[in-house]
Amino acid sequence: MITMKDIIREGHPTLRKKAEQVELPLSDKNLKTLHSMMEFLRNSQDPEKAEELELRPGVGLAAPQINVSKQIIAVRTFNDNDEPKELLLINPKLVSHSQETAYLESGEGCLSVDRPVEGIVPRYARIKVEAYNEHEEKNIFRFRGYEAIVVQHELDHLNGIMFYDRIEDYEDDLKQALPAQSVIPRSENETII
Ligand code: SB7
Ligand code: NI
Repeated sequence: MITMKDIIREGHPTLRKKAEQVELPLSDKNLKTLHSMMEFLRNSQDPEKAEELELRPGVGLAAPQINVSKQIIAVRTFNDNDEPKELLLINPKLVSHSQETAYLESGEGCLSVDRPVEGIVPRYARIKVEAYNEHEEKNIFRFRGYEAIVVQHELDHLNGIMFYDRIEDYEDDLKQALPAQSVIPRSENETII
């Protein structure tokens, strides 16, 4: 079971590495990792379990955060009917994004960052992501709103990027300045929608 002691914090080199592609078919070990990541999110969102296990609530988790440098992300959000929506994305690739950007008014936080960081984190408003699910089926996922922001936060973890790298005008030694232009687009394969 994953608890906060398994989550590596800023300063750990794995958080700055590019994660490796996961080999398909999935090994038992990788399947276990996938499921334990989702179990962590479920526990962290359950107030009783979270208190008992001393977990910080999380809507997403990327494998590098548990020191597994592989392209796996888990996201657990809620739909309009308040039903949980669980997603495991393997080898995710951002294939296209909106020109329009969006940000969370309250800023972002990270389970690997033990301090509040203020500032606006610009993200794409809508994205399309190609990824395999836990059944090894390739899918195109469309995200917008809060979910799109969370998925981009997790995709960044697979590329060694921390949310505060994207805050403009943030004075901190840990910030790696990104030229404004590099926020859009991130690779030549991406088309603008
Ligand atoms: C606010 C929180 C998250 C994403 C976007 C906005 C997720 C926080 C948990 N994580 O550290 C996951 O990487
Ligand atoms: Ni994070």
